[in-house]
Amino acid sequence: KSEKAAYFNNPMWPGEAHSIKVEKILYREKSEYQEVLVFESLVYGKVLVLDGIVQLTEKDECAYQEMIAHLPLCSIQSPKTVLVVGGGDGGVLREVSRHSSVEHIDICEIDQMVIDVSRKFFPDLAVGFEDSRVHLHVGDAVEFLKCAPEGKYDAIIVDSSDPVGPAQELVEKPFFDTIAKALRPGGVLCNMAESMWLHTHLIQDMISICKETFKGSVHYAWASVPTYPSGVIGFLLCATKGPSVDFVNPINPIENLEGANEHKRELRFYNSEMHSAAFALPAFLKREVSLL
Ligand code: AAT
Repeated sequence: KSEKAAYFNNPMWPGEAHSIKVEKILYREKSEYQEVLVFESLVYGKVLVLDGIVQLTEKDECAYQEMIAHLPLCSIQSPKTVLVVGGGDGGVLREVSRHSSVEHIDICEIDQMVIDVSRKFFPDLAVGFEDSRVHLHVGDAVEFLKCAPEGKYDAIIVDSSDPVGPAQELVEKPFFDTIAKALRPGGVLCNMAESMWLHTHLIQDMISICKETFKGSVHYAWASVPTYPSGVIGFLLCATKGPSVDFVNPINPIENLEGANEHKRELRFYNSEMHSAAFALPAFLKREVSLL
């Protein structure tokens, strides 16, 4: 009975739960920061779970990783310097490296165990680490960004876990201030922004903070990811003051990028139509969050 109660007790989605059939547990260990679990599922391939929350499955990771990387990178001309926060599985790196204009990719992941586990069980994602443009920093992104040189990055992608545990500070104003500082004028942020069905208030809070920090250019996009709670995930896109950024109509379309489709593997989810469509918001969300 108490196990059942705990099952419905996640503070991010109280009163509901989502099941994926476990075929075999492949790895289960406590790291310094969280419980890391990998299992083989019946339908979704291998699944990575941190502290009981699904982070990715082999079947649908393409939707999240492709969107979180290409929404920002296709919105600016010739991105060169990119920072990935979190993302220790390497999937976002794999996507960023499709962009041949990119010269330098920093990644700051807090948990070495996530990186090691991905190298062992998710080679199609960990392949992202093999690109020579990638520079790995293992540590807390809050500290990393405090020390980042001003104006260094064209784009910052925050691929972080939910704000319970090590990612708590990643939704607070001081963190967004350091991000804005680390971006060049007209640089872009794409931040994982939860589910519009479950977290309207959290989304509203993040939008308010970002509107203050980024002085205006703040947009919300979303995509379908069946194994995330409620089956969707959102992205907050912000630009610093400077050359204006039109997030909705990609200026740097993936279809025109040489080699973007031959690189490692074909895109499965993202294209320019999906990019623009992702910014269309349901009526209730438009009412409840103030994007204007
Ligand atoms: N690409 C897979 C999706 C993720 S992984 C999120 C990563 O963020 C984890 O590897 C976690 O260790 C890392 N992380 C958490 N806090 C920090 C921090 N403070 N600094 C650096 N890295 C951190 C996200 C899935 C989203 C799920 C939505 N429900």
